[in-house]
Amino acid sequence: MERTFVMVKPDGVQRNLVGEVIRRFEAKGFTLVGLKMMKVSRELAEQHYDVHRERPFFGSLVEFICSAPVVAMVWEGDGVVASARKLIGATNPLTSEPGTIRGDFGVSIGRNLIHGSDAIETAQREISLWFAPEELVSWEPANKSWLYE
Ligand code: DAT
Ligand code: MG
Repeated sequence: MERTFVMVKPDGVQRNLVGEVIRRFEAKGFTLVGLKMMKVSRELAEQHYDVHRERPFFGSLVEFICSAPVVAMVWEGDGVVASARKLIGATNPLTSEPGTIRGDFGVSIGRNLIHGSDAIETAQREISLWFAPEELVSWEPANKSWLYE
């Protein structure tokens, strides 16, 4: 089944939104298969945001991600990559729809609370960048037959 990488960024952790994020993904019907809190190394942050290396905000973005702990997660479910992006909302929280995590809790693009992989291939890359295989737990939720036809 499909998996995606989600990270509560330092601002989300500091604003006590870890539980809210997990609650929303759980309530939606996705399955948590990986979870850890960590201080991010500069090397990992730079690798994670490698596609943005040439952008003017790259330096401050990397600095921000390394500034305080994050909570990294892997979520599983049918169509979870695209659906997680919808739950998270558009990049700029000022214009993200209300009802999304960024739309409900943020006001600025450099403090947008949460990351979610933008495509299936990106998700695979990010999961293997952030998690060792043995850190991921495959399990069958007992309510699966009530979530899927
Ligand atoms: P997303 O996180 O929605 O996938 P992205 O991949 O375009 O967005 O950018 C990665 C992060 O970089 C984003 O979450 C916040 C930061 N960022 C993007 N555009 C920015 C900008 N114009 N100014 C400051 N930070 C920006
Ligand atoms: Mg992105």
